[in-house]
Amino acid sequence: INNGVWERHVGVFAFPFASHPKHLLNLAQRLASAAPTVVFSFFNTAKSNRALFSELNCDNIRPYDVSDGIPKDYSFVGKHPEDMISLFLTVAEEEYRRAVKLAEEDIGLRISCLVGDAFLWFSSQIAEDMNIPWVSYRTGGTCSLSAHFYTDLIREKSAEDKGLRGPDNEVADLIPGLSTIRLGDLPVGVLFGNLESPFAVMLHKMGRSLPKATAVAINSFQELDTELTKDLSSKFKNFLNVGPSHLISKRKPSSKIDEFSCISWLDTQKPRSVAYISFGTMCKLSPDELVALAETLEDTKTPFLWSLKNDSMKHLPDGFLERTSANGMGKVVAWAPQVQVLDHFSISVFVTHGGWNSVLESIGAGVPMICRPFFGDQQINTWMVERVWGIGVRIEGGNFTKDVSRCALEQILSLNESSKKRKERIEALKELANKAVGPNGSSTRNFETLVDVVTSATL
Ligand code: U2F
Repeated sequence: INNGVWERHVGVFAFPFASHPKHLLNLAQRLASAAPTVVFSFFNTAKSNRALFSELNCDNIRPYDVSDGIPKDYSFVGKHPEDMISLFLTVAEEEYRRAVKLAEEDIGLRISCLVGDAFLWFSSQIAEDMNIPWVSYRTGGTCSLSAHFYTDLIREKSAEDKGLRGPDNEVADLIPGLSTIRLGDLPVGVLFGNLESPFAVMLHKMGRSLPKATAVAINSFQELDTELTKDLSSKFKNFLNVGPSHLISKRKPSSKIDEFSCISWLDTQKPRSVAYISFGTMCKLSPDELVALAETLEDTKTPFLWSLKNDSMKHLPDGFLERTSANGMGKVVAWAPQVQVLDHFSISVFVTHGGWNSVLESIGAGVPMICRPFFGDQQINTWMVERVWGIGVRIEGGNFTKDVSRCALEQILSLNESSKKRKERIEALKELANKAVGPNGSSTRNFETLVDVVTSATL
């Protein structure tokens, strides 16, 4: 206990959507426990702060609220999550600047370093105006970060070469360190989609801002993407892979309760038999896809644990929940303790949207994946899973039908040579991931550098 006399004050800017704030807070917690004489102000929207801090009791992390930019009486009907992001971005920079002043007055100490979600490119300008270092933290993967960093180059190359325009073209050496990429798998907004949308512009600005950062930290481990890491290390001042973060926090006892008793249900299942299904915090299957996947699970008698949002449950086939729970074949829950679930001996495959944290958590547990990407970086993550690391498959044609679901399950669950190879490769990556966060591992050493950058900044 510091008695409130802090040596330094660090500002942490969260991007208040999907699982981003949770992962920023996780980084803040790691930093706060490595530097107990430093106080961290955590800037985030009120709603997200309330959810995160109801479970957290950490003396040297203080929540400060910023506005979400949603006007009073705003109608949410028919709105997309991207609309919320656009509203937030219209007020964000001003809001963080305001809240920083408030936190400095409140704590009685000037902020000496800013750590921000990489999406919040304007943190670079705020830090420059305050004359302090800025650390950009990427919650996604190195592959998509690189695509955003090279967006201008990719667009220039595609403008010059007509062959670089079709989404199905697989192009060599487009991104340094990535031998090939299917153009349609570049993150949305790099080459395809609405390049002028606030979200695409944000990502483009993120890519351009990174070389200005004193450090770019990322929730990954360098052994996963050796060549991409080598390239970005020559472009950024301190490119620091400090993850997988869940393997570090997992070592501490978790207070989070398994509300729906997923683990005790998994305990009753056979080893490597259960498909775990989750599409992250934002993505939802269409009713047709949901039915196709559910029917395939029943037809193929594949045991499953499905994390499904409450508002999607009504689209499940009639009697599906009753039948599959009565015969012990399946369990549908509104939320699962994913990291613990993936680590369970009974899990055979992860059916995922390819969100970065899900991919990393699957690698950390050695569980092969079936990917059904929706948007953003999920396509490029899927490309890496299937084509670069060889640890999973992408579903045919982009959507679940009964045939497509059956074929994907067969590919992963059969005992043939390619399935065995996939399992071997993901086991090898699991070992590397655990080594990276172990004593003297690459991520452990990188994290020490990060702590130095964040805490030794002088005013
Ligand atoms: C956005 O992705 P999401 O937040 O939707 O998905 P993930 O990055 O895979 O993170 C989901 C997290 O939520 C946890 C799970 C992950 O840490 O363990 N979780 C859980 O514990 N229980 C559940 O029942 C369901 C989820 C975006 F959409 C992606 O494209 C990006 O890659 C990602 C990172 O920037 O953010």
